[in-house]
Amino acid sequence: MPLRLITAGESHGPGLTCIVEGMPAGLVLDRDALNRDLARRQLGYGRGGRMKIERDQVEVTGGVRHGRTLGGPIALRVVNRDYANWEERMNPWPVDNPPPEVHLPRPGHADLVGTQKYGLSDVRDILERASARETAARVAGGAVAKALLAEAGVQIRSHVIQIASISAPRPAQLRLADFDAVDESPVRCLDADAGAAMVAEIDALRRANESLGGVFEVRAFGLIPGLGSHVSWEERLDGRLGQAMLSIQAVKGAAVGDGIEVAGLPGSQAHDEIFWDQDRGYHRQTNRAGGLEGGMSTGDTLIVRGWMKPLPTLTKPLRSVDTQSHEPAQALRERTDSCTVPAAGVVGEAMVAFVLADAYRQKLGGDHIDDMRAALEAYRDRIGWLAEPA
Ligand code: EPS
Repeated sequence: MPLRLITAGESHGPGLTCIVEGMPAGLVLDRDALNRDLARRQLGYGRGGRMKIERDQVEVTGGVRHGRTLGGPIALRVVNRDYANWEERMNPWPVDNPPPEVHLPRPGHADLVGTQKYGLSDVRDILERASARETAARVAGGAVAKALLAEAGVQIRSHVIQIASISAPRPAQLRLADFDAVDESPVRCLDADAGAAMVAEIDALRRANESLGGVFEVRAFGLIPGLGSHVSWEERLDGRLGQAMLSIQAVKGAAVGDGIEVAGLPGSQAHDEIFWDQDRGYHRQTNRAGGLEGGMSTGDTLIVRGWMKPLPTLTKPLRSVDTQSHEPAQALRERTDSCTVPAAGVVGEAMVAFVLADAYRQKLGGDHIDDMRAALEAYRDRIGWLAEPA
């Protein structure tokens, strides 16, 4: 069964739900690890007032007993503490004093097209679901995917490499241990000087009523070769990762490895030459391909980047149109963050974890986690894969 991840919920509604279907039975889940990822998603310099209200925690309402998965759909719930302040406006049931409708769509958000498409006149009916608050549910589901991947010896990390005009130097090689302190940086950047410059950039642009975008990178360590497939377009792992990354709110670009940059290089500088020796078996000395060839994992570290646009809610709103009167008007001014690139890295981890966990499920099957472990061992033996798990 393919792995499925479904979320439900609105930003200021009672809460968010994530259902993960297709996990094997017997997988041990660690409540603290799930909550840790939710807390990491709340981090990052440049966030607004909402993160001071929320203390995101996972409540498991199905599919898990005494810390182990049962093989059925896993249901996770994250409560919106802010709902207490929005109960009139976001109540699932009719209220005595309905709030006035919002008719001022924000350029760059789902507001206008959403109301056209769904035949709804209140922009709030669209923006509440379009909000990136939904990513809290994805991160909860992604933490379950990470638990499965950990059983397969895979670890996922992320860091920020650009915020607005400030870029961090890109190190040629990064090991798992290099990420140990990444969450201690206020912008989740591995380079201290660039991190400080990013903080200053956020301060400067925030003062100018601007929002900021940037670039984050996700790495997966310890993969086996042969996840995904070259045989069908929909099985190509790069395509699946691209879809997952581009589905994150405000992400406009995604690339694997050196990505779009290799388009300008001669072929001799764009690929990773193949070597073999007794101790390591097949290996490469470079990883320009970011761990994928022909839509399949090579066994090298998977490297995926995501490009995020500046958030479309601005404290000095852009020009828009009142959807009732059709008169020019300023876009809705909602409370917002100035920069969520550090948080987007954590969301990127969740999406990459989901795609990889799905690929492991497709490749190895199994109703119980022990079946998957046995299939993994058999496969490693068959291809003579010698690399240590992460
Ligand atoms: C978010 C919660 C939201 C926003 C942000 C992400 O909370 P609120 O709308 O109450 O301030 O801070 O959403 C957006 C940036 C957006 O454009 O929708 C969260 O939990 O991550």
